Amino acid sequence: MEFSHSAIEKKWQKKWQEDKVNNTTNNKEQKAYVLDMFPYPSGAGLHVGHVKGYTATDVYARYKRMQGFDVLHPIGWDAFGLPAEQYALKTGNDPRDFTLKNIDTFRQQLQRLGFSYDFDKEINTANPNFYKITQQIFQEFYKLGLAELRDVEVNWCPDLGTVLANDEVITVDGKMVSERGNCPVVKKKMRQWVLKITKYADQLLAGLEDLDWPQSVKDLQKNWIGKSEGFIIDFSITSPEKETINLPVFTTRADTIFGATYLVLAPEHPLVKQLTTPSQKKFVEDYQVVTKQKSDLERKDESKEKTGVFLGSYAVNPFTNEKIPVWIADYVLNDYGTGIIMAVPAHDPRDWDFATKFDLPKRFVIETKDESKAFVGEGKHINSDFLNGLNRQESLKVIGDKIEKQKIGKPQVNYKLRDWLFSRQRFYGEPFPIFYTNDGKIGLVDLTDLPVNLPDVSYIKPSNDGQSPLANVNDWVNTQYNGQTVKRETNTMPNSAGSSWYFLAYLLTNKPNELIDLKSDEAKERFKKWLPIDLYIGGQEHAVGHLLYARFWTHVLYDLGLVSVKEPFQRLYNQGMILGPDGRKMSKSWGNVINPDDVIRSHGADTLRLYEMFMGPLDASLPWSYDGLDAALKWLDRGYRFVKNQTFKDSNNGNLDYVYNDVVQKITTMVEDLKLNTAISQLMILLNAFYKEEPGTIYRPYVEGFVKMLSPFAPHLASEMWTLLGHEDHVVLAPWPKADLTKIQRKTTAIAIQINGKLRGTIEVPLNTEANQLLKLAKEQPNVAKFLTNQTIVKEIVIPNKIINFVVKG
Ligand code: ANZ
Repeated sequence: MEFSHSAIEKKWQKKWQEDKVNNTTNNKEQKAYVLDMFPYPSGAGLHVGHVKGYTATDVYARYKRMQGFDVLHPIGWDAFGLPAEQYALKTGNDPRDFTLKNIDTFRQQLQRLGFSYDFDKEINTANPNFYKITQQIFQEFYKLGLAELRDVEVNWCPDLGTVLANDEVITVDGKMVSERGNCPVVKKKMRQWVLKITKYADQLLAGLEDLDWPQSVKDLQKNWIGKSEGFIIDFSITSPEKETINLPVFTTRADTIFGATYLVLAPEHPLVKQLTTPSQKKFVEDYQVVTKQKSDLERKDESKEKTGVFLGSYAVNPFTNEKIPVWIADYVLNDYGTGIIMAVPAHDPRDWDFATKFDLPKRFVIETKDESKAFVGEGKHINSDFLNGLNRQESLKVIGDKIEKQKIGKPQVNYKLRDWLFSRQRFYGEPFPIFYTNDGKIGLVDLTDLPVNLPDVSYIKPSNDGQSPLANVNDWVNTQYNGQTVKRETNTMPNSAGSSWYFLAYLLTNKPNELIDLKSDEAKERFKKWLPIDLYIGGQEHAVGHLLYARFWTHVLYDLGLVSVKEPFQRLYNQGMILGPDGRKMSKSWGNVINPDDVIRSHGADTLRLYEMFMGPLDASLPWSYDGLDAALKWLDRGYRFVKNQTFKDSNNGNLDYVYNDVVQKITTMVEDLKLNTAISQLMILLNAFYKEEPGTIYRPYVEGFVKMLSPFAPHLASEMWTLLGHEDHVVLAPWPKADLTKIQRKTTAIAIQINGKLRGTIEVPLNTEANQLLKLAKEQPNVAKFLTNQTIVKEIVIPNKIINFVVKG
């Protein structure tokens, strides 16, 4: 190699820092807010997977800077979290010290990669200045009635000693376990804070519409919110004690009611007890116990064999007046709709499987040729009295009107989305900025007394009864406030609290972790200038949790008049994973983890960056290859040698006009579209073209353009090459090259010649040839002339640069 990457990289990193080239500017007409999903500073340090997304945003931020935009490209730390707390528990360390140490390591790693972050805007969600505002925002939610205490059935994880949100729980071998750590999870009722995200369900759905996001992520959010429009219909029943009980069902297919042949309640539904006949009691209770151990995910799994128990009672179908049996089954969830369904086995696959297993009647009410399975398609209604002959839309309208007129139900909109469980039984999180008075009332800690800090204790073990570790810190919990004896909330906020607004926090900083007042005019102005985020890159795993919560908070802050947009992330991109050389996901247990520090040492940061961007499309998951890495280094060396060993001319011999301008134009659109691997291919094409020329003859501005376009990918080496070309300024701040389009425009065009609409020939002519000239040339074509002989031309239609049409009569 002709260059020493470590010397060059150190030199330029120092210079950039001294000259503050990465600082956010605020004096241009256009802005670009380019954001990474900030890392959780784990003890393992930065991963080559982080490097992929972070390099892509860095390339984009650098490109926008060179295009003359004010660029905000910040980084910070998602610092609260369970792993730090668990590590602290294991080792007896304070999670706060441990996290700060990890952050230092991460920061150094990012700097060694040459990322152009404005480190003056660094934030840390676990810094009191930061979580002071997290607490302030929580108080705003509370004042709006969007935060409340509720008794909820939660996912309780005894080993971790905490409650987990639904998206933190997964099912492994039919058992609920925590996503982090694989610890068993059970359902338990607890009094918890919830944020009422369901109030924003419709807005969060509507907001998706105009976002430049991958369709898959939009779909995931749509499905998670899960809006469905249907009806509640009342079925009545006479209980074993001869009382009349109303059983409301939720259905999106009221039109199929003539095919409803039985009812099913969720096993935990409160009416189950009343509807159970004595002979069925034992079976019902046993089944309820088994159900308790199943996760919602497992219950929703349509491939699982159906189970259930007959309650012994019969309800009346309000349209057929038939008596139909009432069952319980775990495929009916208690917290969706009314927790009761009318089963239509002929048209719902779940009901079909259930009816088949328990030999319950099936009645087709929509015409189908194949009655061997549930028919879910469209068709004419049959066996349905006044609905016969109608299609789905028509019959939904007719039955809907009847249901409302006869007062046996009403239209109903349901959402799958649940309110956001916001309490965690952890030490290492934001304390709630509230207190409880002796008479059980809730009070808000004054803004001037925020933040409410964590106590300075080292004993942070959770108690086994579901209480937070903070409950053990007596003199912190029981305290005086404004002359009253009060109790603090001992739960803390979830990790996703800080990440729901951190992208706003960057706009409040001038110095690391110093934030201006959220409600100041200055803050408002900055929000107005910089929002929304123009590009947000991160992993697909955040498709629902983080991205939905952050959207929710921004919508609320917008409604409070604090921020200028409802939707924080205008453009979202999910980078693919970097797999191990063995094609498996990198993991300690496979022993296939690549450490970026090692690669920087052996090949240099520029090579690592270039290699990761060149591997393939940014959104693809591809295996690591050392051959690819070597090739990237070799190519950089080839570029460096070219600049170093040749002299360049200030006069243009024209040879490279086409290729240079073509490459400039292509790279520009490719970087804009994040097609970074093909952008690098274009750089390679240009370098090859340079090498084909007689040494010493190449036009200097073209070489300069090459170095400029290389600089977002390999900023250190490009900077070095820039000085070799005699420049003293920073290439990373130089203006991005513009293509001279006249050099790549086509000079001729093909014109189609038609006679009575039939193609009779084409002519190649200079662009913008005049109509008269075109007609003359066309008529000279032998084949055209042939078809025009003995014909009268009625009309000549000329569309310049495209087509000529003769209308003729014989
Ligand atoms: C009768 C029917 C006939 C249904 C048919 C579907 C097809 P979405 O779109 O997800 O909202 N359902 C209602 N509440 C339920 C619960 N708590 N647990 C499980 N399933 C429930 O689905 C609504 C449909 O899911 C409802 O419409 C109901 O079944 C079922 F041919 O009613 B349907």
